[in-house]
Amino acid sequence: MIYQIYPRSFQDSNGDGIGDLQGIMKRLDYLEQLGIDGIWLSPVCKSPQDDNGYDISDYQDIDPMFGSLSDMEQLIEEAKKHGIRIIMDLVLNHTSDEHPWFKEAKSGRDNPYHDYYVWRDGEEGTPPNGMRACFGGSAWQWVPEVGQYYFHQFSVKQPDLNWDNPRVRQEIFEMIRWWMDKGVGGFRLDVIDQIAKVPDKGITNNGPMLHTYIEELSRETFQKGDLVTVGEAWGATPELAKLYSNPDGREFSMVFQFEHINLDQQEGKEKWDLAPLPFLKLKEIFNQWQTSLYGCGWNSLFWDNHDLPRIVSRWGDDGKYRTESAKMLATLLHGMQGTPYIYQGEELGMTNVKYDIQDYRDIETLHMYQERKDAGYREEEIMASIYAKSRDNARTPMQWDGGKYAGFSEREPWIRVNPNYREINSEAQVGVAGSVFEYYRKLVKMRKEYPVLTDGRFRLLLEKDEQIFAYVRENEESRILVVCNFFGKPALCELEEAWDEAELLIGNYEGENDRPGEMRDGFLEVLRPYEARMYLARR
Ligand code: TEU
Ligand code: CA
Repeated sequence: MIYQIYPRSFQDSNGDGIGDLQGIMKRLDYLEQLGIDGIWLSPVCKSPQDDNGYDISDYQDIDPMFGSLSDMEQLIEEAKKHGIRIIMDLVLNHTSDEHPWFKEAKSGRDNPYHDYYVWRDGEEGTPPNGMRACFGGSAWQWVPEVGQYYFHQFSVKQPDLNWDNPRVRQEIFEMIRWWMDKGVGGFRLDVIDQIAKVPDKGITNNGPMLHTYIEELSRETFQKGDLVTVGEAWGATPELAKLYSNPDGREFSMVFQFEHINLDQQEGKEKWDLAPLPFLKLKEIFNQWQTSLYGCGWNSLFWDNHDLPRIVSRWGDDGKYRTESAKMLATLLHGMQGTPYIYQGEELGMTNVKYDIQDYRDIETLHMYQERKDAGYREEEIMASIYAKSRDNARTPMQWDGGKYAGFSEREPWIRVNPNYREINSEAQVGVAGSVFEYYRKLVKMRKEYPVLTDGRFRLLLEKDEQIFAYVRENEESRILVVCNFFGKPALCELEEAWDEAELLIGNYEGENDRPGEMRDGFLEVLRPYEARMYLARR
C-alpha cells in the first residue's frame, strides 16, 4: 500500500507556507494509522522549482525549501520505525538547466558535458523540426554560445538528458546506488518511457532503445537491493507493461499506465479538450489490464496523483454524494489486483477547486491559459478546462483541520487552501465512524487480510450495464464480489450466479440498512446512488 506525498503541499513545519520534510515526520502517526507501507515522495532534491522539483539541479542534495540531507536521512529512519519505507521520485529524463552538467554543456561544443544533452545544429529562428514541448511552445531552444538547439520535452528549464551517452547512464546509476545506500525503499521513475527519445524521427515515448536502457538501469541499480520500483509510462499498453513488470524482475516492479485516465478528453486532442466520461470504456480498460497482466505482470492501481484532478470531482459527485462516491471509487480500485496508491487527501475525499486565474501556480496550467488566450479561446471555456483538469486541483494544501490555513501552515501557503477545508479535513474524519478516512483504513486492512485480493483472478460482470461496475476476484479458497453504482440514481443489480452465504465485507451505506437481499438463486439488489459493496464467499 503506497501513499503519495507532494511535499510542498503536505505539511509545513517552519511557517514559510511551504510543506517540508520535518512536516512529513510530524504526520507519520497519521500515515501509520491509515496502514500504508510506503511513501512515494515527489521530488525533494535541489531544484529551481520551475516545475515544482521536477527540474533537478542536484540529485544528491535536498532543496533547502524542504530541509537538508540530514532531514532526509532522519525521515528515512523515522518512517522505518512506523513500518513505512520511502520511495524517491527519480527524474531521469531531464535535469534543470541550472544543473552543473547543463551549465558545462552549454559552455562549448567541446566541453565533456556537451554530449550529456540532446543538441542539434540549425539556424537561429529555424528549429530542427516542429516538435512541441509538453508545457507549450517548441521543444527546441536556441543557445547562442554553442550555436545549437537543445531538446526539451517539458519546460525550457528542463533540458532532456542524452541517454545514448554511456557516461550519462553511468553517472545516473552511481547516483541511484548512493540513494540505495541511504536506505530508501524504492523509486518512482518520472516519464521513464520518454528517456529513449529519437527527436529526428519525432519519437518521444517508447523509443527503440527503451527496454535495453531500462534493463541496464535495473541490473546496475535496483537488482542490487530489495526495492519497489514503479515507472511512469503514459505510452504503456498491456503488452508493454508485461515487459516493464515482468515477474523475473528484469525491469521494474510495475508501471503507472494512463489508459483509464485519458478517457475524458476528445480523441487525438489535448487533455484540456473535455469530453464526457465514457463509463463502458472505463470497464473495458480495467478489464483488459486486469486480465492481460494476470500471472505475467503486475498492475499499479491509482485514481489520483499530483498531475491529475481529484477523482471524487471527476468520476464521483463532489456535492451531495461526496462521501458515498469517494468510498465507492475506493472500493472499486482496492478490490482489483495490483498495488494500490493513495494520493494525499484522497483518503479524505478532497475535491477540485475553482480559483481565479491569478491563484493558479502550475506551469502547465499557466502556459495553456496564455496559449489559448492568444489563440482566441473564450475565457469561460479556458477556465472550464482548468477547473476540470488543472494539476493544481491536486496541489492545494492538505486539509488537516478546520483552523486557519487548514492546519497546513501558520502562514499563507504558496497556493490557496481549498475553501471547503472547514468541512473536509482529517480531524473531522480520523476515528469518526462513517468517514472516508475510516473507510480507506478498512480497505487497506482488508487488502492484507484476504489473500484473494492479492492473487485472485479478475472476472468482469455486467459488461454492458450502463450504471453498474461489477466484478469477481477468485482463487481456490474464496471469491470476492464487488458491485458499484457509478451514478447518482438507484440501479438494479441482477446477477445470475448465486452468492448465498456470502458475507458483506464492506459497503458504503453499511449500518444504515444491511439488507441480506436475494442471494440464493442469483443476486438481486437495488444499489442506492453511488452505492458500493464487497462480499466474500468461501468455496
Ligand atoms: O509527468 C509527465 C507528464 O507527461 C505530465 O506532464 C503530464 O503530461 C501532465 O501532467 C498531464 O497533465 C511527470 C510528472 O509527474 C510531472 O509532474 C512533471 O511535470 C513532468 O513529468 C516533467 O517532469
Ligand atoms: Ca516549510
